[in-house]
Amino acid sequence: AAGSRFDPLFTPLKIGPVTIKNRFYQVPHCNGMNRLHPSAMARMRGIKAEGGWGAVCTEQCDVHYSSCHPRELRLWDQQDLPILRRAVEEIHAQDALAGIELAHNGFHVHNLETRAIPIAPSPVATRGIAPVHAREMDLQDIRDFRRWHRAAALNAKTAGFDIVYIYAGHDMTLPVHFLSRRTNQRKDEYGGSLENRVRLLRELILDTKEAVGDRCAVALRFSVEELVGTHGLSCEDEGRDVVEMLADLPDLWDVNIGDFSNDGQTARFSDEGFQDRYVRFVKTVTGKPVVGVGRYTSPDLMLTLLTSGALDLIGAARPSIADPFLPRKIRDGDFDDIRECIGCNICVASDKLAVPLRCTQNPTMGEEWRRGWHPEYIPAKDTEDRVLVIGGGPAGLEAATWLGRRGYETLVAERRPDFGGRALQEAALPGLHSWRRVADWRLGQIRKDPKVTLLPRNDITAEIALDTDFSLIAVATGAVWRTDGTGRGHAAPLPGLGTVPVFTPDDIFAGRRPQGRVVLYDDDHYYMGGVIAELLAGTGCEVVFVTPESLVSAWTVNTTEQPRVQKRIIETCAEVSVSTKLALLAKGEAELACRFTGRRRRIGIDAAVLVTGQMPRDGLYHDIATRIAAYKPDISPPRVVRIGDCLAPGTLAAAVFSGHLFARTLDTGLSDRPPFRRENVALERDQALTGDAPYSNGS
Ligand code: FMN
Repeated sequence: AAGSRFDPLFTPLKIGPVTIKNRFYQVPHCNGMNRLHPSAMARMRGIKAEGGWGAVCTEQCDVHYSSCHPRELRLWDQQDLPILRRAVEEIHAQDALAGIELAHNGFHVHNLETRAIPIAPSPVATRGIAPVHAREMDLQDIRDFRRWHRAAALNAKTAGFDIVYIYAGHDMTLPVHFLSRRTNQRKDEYGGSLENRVRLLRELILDTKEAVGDRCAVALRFSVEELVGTHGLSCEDEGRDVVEMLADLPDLWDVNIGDFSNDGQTARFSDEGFQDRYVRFVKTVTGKPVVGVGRYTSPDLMLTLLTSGALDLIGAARPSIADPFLPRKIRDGDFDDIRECIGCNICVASDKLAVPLRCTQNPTMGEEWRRGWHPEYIPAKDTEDRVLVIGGGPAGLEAATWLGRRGYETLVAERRPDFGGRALQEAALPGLHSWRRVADWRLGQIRKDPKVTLLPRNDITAEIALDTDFSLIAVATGAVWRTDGTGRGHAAPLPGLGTVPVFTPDDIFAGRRPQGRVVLYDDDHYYMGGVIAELLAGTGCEVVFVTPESLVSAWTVNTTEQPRVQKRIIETCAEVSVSTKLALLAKGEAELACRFTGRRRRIGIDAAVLVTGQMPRDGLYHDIATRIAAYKPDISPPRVVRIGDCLAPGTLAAAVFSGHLFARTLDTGLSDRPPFRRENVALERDQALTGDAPYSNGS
C-alpha cells in the first residue's frame, strides 16, 4: 500500500527508452517448456506478470541454428516469432515489460540436432563429454554472427519485446568465450589484450542499440566473477575491467556470478544474498541501472539493497518460481503469505531433464496452462465432502491448505506434537534448514483459515477414522526407509543383517546415532546419503561413504550441486568408494564389491547406515480400505485415498504436488485420459506456411 516503507520498491525506473513500473525484475530463466510447450511457457510468464513483476524475461533464446540448445527458445528467423509473441502478449496484458535473452551458445553446445559444426573463438572440444569439437571462427564468421544477432534483435522488436539482451554470462555464450583468456587464443584484433577480447561484446551492444535501441532497452547479462581466481573473470580483475570498459554502453546491467553452478547455488551451500559482495561494485562504475540476484525472498533485504545503493532492481529467478505473486504480496503488506523459495533447485533439475518446470513450494508451476492451475486462486468446492487428512507432513498440509481455501471443512490429524513431517525432520540435517519453509508457509495459511482444524498428538486408527462423519479420507502418513538394504542395487535383503548395528535415515531423525567407524551405503543418490554422512562426520564418526554410482549423490548433477556435494563428502568422510556396492555385512565388517569387476574387499566397521529404498507407510490406508470394502451395500461409505509419500515415496516437491492435486481433484488416481491439455506440434501441411518451401528435393 502507498505510504509503506517498502514504497521505494514500487517506484518506476527508466531503462533506456522504456520504463519499468517497479523494482521487481524476473531475470531470464529456462523452464523446461520452451518452444516445445509454448502455450505453457507463455502462460507461466503471464502469471508472473500478473503477480506484479515489473519485468518478465524469457529464457535464453538461440539466435541461429549453429547454436542449437536442446531445450531452450529459438529465434533463428521469423518462423519462431509466433511462440515469442504469445509470451509477449501474456506479459504485456499485465502491464509488465517483456525481456528476451538473445544467446549464441558457441562451444557450449554440440548441435547434435542441426549438425552444424559449433563455433568458437579458438578450436576447442565442446562442453561436456560429447565427441564434438568446435571450429575457430574467422573474421567472416564473426561478421556473420553479428548479422544473425542483429537480425534476431530486429525480430525480437517485431515480436514486441521491450528489453533485448546480449547474453554474456555463465561462461556459456560466444561473447564470453571471446572474453575469456582460457578460451580465446586468437592472434587477431579479437584476441590477446582485454580490449581485443571485449571487442565482440562491445560490437554486439552497439549493433543491438543501433538496430532496436530506439524502442527497446538493450540489456547486458554478464557474470562479473567466475570463482576460479584470476584465471577467469574476477570482480577484482578482468570482470571489473569489463564493466569499466563498457560502463554506460548497455541500458541495463544484469550481473551475477558464473558459471551457473555458482549463480544458482542451493541453500545447502549458500544463503540469501550470497552474490552481493561480488556484484556490489557495479553500481559504483556505471550510471545505468543494475539488477542483481541471490535467491532474494526477504522484503527487508530487498529494501536495503535498493536504499543502500547496491542494486536498482531486485532480480529473481527461483523466488519468482516459488512465488509468482511475491511483488504483489509485498505491495499489499501480505508478508506472511510469501511462499519463500527453499533453494532446493528442483526447478533446475526439471529444466535439465527437459520436463515442465516444477517447484517444491509452488506445485502450480508448469501447470498454469495445461491444467489451468493458478498459484493463488482455486475453484470453490463443488461437492459436499468433509475431509479428514491423516498425517500433517508436506502432502497433508498442502492438501489442507487448498481444501480450506476451496471451502471444504478439513481436519488434519497428526500423531506427533508438531506438524511438518519430513520437512521438519530433514530441515534438522546439515544445510537443509530452509526445508522448514515448506511446513511454515502451509501452517501459516492454515492457521488463518477457519475451515481447517489441526489436531496434533492424534494417532488415528481405521476404526476411529471410520467412526467420524468425514466423507473423504486422505491418508498422508508418509514413508519409511528400508531397513534391509533393498533398493536399486539389492532386490533381496542384504546378507549379514543382524551382525552389526544398522541405522536408516528414520533412526537419524529419531535421534539414534551410530558411533565409531560407520559404512554409509547410498543407493538413493539424491541428497539424503550425503547430508547424513556430513552429519555423522560432524559428530565424530569415521564415515566410509559407499555408493554404486560413479559420483557421490549422483542425482544432484541435475540440481547442479553435485561437484560441491562431492567435495564436501571427500573433505568430511574418512573414505569415499564410488562404483562400489555394499555386498554383505559380517561381525565387525562390511564387504564391498566393485560394481564392474565384482572384486571384493572387507573393511572393519562398528555400524552401517543404509540409505537405500523407501516403502510407503500405507498400513492405515489399507486397513481403512479393507473395512470400507466390507461395508453393507445399504451404507454409503466414505472414500479413502493415499497422497504424498504414502502413495509413492519421492521428492519433497512430489509430495507437495500430490497434496495439491488431491485438493484440486479430490483424487490422486490415474484416469483413462490425461487430465491436462497437450500442445501438439502441427504437421507441416497443417501450418500456414509462408515464404519458401522449407526443403527441396532438387527436382
Ligand atoms: N540464466 C540465464 O541467463 N539464462 C537462462 O536461460 C537461465 N535459466 C535458468 C533456469 C532455471 C530453472 C534457473 C533456476 C535459473 C536459470 N538462470 C538462467 C539463472 C537465473 O537467471 C539466475 O541468475 C539464478 O538462478 C540466480 O538467481 P536466483 O537466486 O534469483 O534464482
